[in-house]
Amino acid sequence: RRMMKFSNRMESSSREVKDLSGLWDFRADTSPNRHQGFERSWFKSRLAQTGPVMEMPVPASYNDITQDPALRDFVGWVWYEREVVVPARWVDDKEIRVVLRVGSAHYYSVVWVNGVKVTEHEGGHLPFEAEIGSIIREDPNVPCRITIAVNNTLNLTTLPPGTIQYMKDRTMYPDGFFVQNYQFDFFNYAGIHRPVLLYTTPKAYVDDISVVTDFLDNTGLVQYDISVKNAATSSLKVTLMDKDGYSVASSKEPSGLLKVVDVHLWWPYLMDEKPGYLYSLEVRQHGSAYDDVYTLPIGIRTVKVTSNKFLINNKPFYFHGVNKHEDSDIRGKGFDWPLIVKDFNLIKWLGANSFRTSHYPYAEEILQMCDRHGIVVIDESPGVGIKDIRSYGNASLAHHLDVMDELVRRDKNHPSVVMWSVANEPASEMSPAENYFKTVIQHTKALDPTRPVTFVTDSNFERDRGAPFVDVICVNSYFSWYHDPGHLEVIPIQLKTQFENWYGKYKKPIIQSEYGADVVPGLHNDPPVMFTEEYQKEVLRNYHRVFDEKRKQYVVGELIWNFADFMTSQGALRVVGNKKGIFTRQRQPKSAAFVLRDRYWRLANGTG
Ligand code: BDP
Repeated sequence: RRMMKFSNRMESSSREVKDLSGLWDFRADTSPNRHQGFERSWFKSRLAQTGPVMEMPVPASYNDITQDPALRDFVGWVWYEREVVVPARWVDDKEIRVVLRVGSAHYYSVVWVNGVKVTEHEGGHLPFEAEIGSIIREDPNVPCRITIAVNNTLNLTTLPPGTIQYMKDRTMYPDGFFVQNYQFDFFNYAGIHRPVLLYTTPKAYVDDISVVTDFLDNTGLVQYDISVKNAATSSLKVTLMDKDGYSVASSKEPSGLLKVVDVHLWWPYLMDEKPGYLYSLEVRQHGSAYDDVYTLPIGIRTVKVTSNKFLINNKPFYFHGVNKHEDSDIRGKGFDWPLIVKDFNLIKWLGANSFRTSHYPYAEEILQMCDRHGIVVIDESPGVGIKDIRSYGNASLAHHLDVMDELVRRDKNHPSVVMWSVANEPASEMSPAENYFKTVIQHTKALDPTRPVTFVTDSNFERDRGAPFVDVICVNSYFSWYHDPGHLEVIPIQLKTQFENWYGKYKKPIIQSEYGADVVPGLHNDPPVMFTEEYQKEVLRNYHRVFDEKRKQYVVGELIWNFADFMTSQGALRVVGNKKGIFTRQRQPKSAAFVLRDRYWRLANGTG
């Protein structure tokens, strides 16, 4: 039996999917307190009946879609609405569960169906869902009207955090003037960023599967655990199939250990001729009316960390990769297949074997591609811009733990994900950081004991209070850029000192998790000066010489900042966004891309 290659996670022979991508009605709540929509219950009738609406594409950020500067920089609630024709079969058959799923919406969402609130969700980068069967069955003759209000306001308890600052001096600022501040370096794009789906399952359904893999000589070991909901008794058939659809192991138990003889391990890109080998775990729950079938792709591999190595399948793995963003022209952070496939082709062209999901969880579809292509992922939470840690109350930490719960639950089964990063460049030298990072890291390890956990630091090795709790030290540094600008000659000495300090203190493997330089594409100057293509190349070459010395010892990876130019908030240091990409925002190479490509292929071929 041949397996479907691009099976949507929601879709199977027992589950149907209706994709609600397309044009939705849209209105920003521009009332002074941004709360008119709730006061006047805009969810109760068609949005078009309570005021003007415009057409807004979903998925997409709304910011760059119109010519209105006020919408680009809007802070507050925006309202989306769409009517959906639901297949009569879904409505008539009470044995079917109908679920509304939002891939992600930034930042806080409230969802109504036919005026009835079905869920709310905090967090801009992870999915949420609600069962809506009973609502659409109330009156089968009315179309199903979905209303989603989304608020992008960031405060000290959101992740990422931010603050709202009111400017009250009427001689300086207009009435009601305020700004949204945040201390992370990418534009706070907002809206419904990933696909909205309706999908069905039978009443008794497979709710969750956890898989942990290992191997012993030639035998693959798949430890699984299945949770089923609404079933009087669990009546399961579990079949593990190879890439060609042949059954290699099976069971009837909700949890157990499957053994795979002559296992084909999941290997990273460039480490094997067939990287990203995936088995399929087909789970069938027998139901009174319908069976539920769910198929989970599985890669059999192990991850281990020693004092100076990162091991995948017990072989040393060296990360030569990139940091990315979900970011492009017009659509902002909106999910976009052409962009995603182009980025994968560029990653492979570069000879990169890995990336970090800086600085938030990326779309699941991207991780599924990494699984298939063998691209290794450091999966980062939205814990970016945690600078005011002294002003945090318990709610901030509690929310960070909740986000880790959601993230691990979503991504735990991806073989491509080899490490969790709980944060990027927090104020980890401040005293509250010790308890904060100890708690978040221990919590993450309890959720998933099989993967190393880190956070990315830019603080001083002596003062950092989170580093004692990580498995791998991830350091960002911008020598000859933010420090000693223009002085390329400081890189070798400062970078060596950086590595020796961190390794000397902690005896843990180190990844250079960011380094780079801005380039306005097409600017040239030789001898190199900042912002030219020549300067970016020289920064890279200087870093690379030190990496080559230290990777023989304990440096286990290098991730360039950044894969591509991306939008930021406006500021005196940013020329229409951050320009540290080795590709432009339109994904065309700058000169440095060729330097990196040359290096990565040499590293891959062992000739570096
Ligand atoms: C680092 C941040 C990253 C920034 C980068 C930069 O981790 O998000 O974009 O510096 O300034 O501090 O280019």
